[in-house]
Amino acid sequence: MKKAVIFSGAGLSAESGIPTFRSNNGLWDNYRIEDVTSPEGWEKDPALVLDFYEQRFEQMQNCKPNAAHYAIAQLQEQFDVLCITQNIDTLLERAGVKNVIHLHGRIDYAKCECHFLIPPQNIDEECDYRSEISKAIQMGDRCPKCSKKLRPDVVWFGEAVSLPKREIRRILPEVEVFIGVGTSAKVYPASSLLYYFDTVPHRYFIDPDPPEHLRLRYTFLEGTAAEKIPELVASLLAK
Ligand code: BV8
Repeated sequence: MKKAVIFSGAGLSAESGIPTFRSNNGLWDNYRIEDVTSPEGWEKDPALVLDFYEQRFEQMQNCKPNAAHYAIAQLQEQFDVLCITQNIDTLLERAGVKNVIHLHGRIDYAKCECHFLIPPQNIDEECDYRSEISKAIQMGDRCPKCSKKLRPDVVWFGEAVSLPKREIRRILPEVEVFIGVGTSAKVYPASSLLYYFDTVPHRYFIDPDPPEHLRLRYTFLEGTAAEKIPELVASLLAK
């Protein structure tokens, strides 16, 4: 089966009602990044961080996949689709997409804070607790293994991101289509993945305001995800 890789950012979920990070109604307008998406912010005021994630948890659970998410699911009829997303919502999975890698974690998982304390604690005291959650983490929610605080299972600024480089190298020769959608490509190392697919024959980038520095690498389809992804998928399935 032909392979397709789709790399997405917050713009993919914008038309589901989830604000992006850097547009004018962006999430960051109400908070300082360093206060709510960094280990230092967690150490300083975990309640503020949990408020921030509780708002996003409610928002994401009450939103629905949009036409772009469903079109990506439909692409699976003829393509082996791998979605690599920076988003922590699960709208792709809820639309029926099977193979999704969340580079920055997921809103519906919690993990123990013990890996990430500053300063790091004694390595053999760390536990690896992580669990799916059906409601937002509250202050006082404790790890059942080591009784430290629970935190969102997301990657904060200054925390390591594991890139699926081995997976990409393995499938790359068979990838016929690469689609970048809805990202300002400002966050590293996630956005470095946009440079891994130069050998792919058909490369598209969908965004109403695409990052200038990527123009040479992609066929730009200027517009929103919910407009352009269904059109592109229809043309790919018609081939
Ligand atoms: C690390 C958490 C090291 C989860 C996020 C200076 C220069 C370069 C890099 C750095 C630097 N200083 C520090 C760094 C590194 C830093 C970084 O990149 N900073 C940036 C801000 C400069 N990166 C890190 O810290 C990373 N870790 O480097 O660790 C290390 C190594 C080893 C050991 C220990 C440590 C960790 C980065 C992860 C941070 N976590 N999120 C959460 O709460 O969500 S990042 C956050 O930004 C989100 O995950 C989001 O996905 C991501 C990227 O943003 P976008 O998705 O692109 O969203 P944005 O709003 O920017 O853009 C939206 C786009 O959509 C726009 O283009 C818009 O036009 C478009 N759009 C709008 N509407 C639509 C649309 N498109 C289509 N349709 C629409 N309707």
